[in-house]
Amino acid sequence: MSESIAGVTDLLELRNEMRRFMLEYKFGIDEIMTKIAILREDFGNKHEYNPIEHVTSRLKEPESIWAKAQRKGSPLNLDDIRANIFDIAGIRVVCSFVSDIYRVRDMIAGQSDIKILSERDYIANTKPNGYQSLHLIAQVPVFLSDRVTHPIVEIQIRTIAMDFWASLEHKIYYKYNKTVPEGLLAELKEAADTAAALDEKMENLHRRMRDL
Ligand code: 0O2
Repeated sequence: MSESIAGVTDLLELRNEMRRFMLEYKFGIDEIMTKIAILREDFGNKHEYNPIEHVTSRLKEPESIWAKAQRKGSPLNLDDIRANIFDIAGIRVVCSFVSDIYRVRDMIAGQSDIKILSERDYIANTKPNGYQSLHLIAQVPVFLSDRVTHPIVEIQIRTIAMDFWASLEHKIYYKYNKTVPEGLLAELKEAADTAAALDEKMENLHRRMRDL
């Protein structure tokens, strides 16, 4: 009987620990979402132009966190997961033009309390399947009631065209349970090339309009 009470207590403690763990990442998202909202409003006000189309965020589900930890060979405890999984908290910033992506990156990275741990430029180094996006792994301080924590947040910055492509590719990938037929992969790559060409064309038009 006392053994089962101890088991329930352990389970409750584990649940509380998990809740605190996830909450820290949620606060990380809240901090960076506020920063992006301020940048967006201030930039729009000063330049009568807005580099950010829209922003979304998501917290990875605990099941997806465990699955990713297993895939990466990380031990399944919260400290190791914290040290090995960088996209528990995710923010996606969608911009109109490719130049806006780097402008937004510079405005985020230039903030003294944000630490950029790494950057992956899948625009300069497009993935073989055609995926394009700029990924920042950022750390931000969060002031809790009794301590300061520094959750890691993955920020993906991409254009509307890149976002359109990535969400379709993601859906297809899961629809086919990660084994997409060759023909479809080739068409997806072709669509990614078309999206990249459209981005380039739109950027040129935008530049010419600005120069007028
Ligand atoms: P979800 O469902 O979006 O959360 P790493 O462990 O850092 O070496 P990781 O985490 O794969 O490897 O890093 P990477 O390459 O920066 O990718 C992180 C996220 O970018 C992915 O998260 C996707 O959201 C997105 N991404 C990367 N490559 C592709 C791609 O080829 N197609 C699409 N549609 N999205 C991509 P998750 O956890 O895979 O998925």
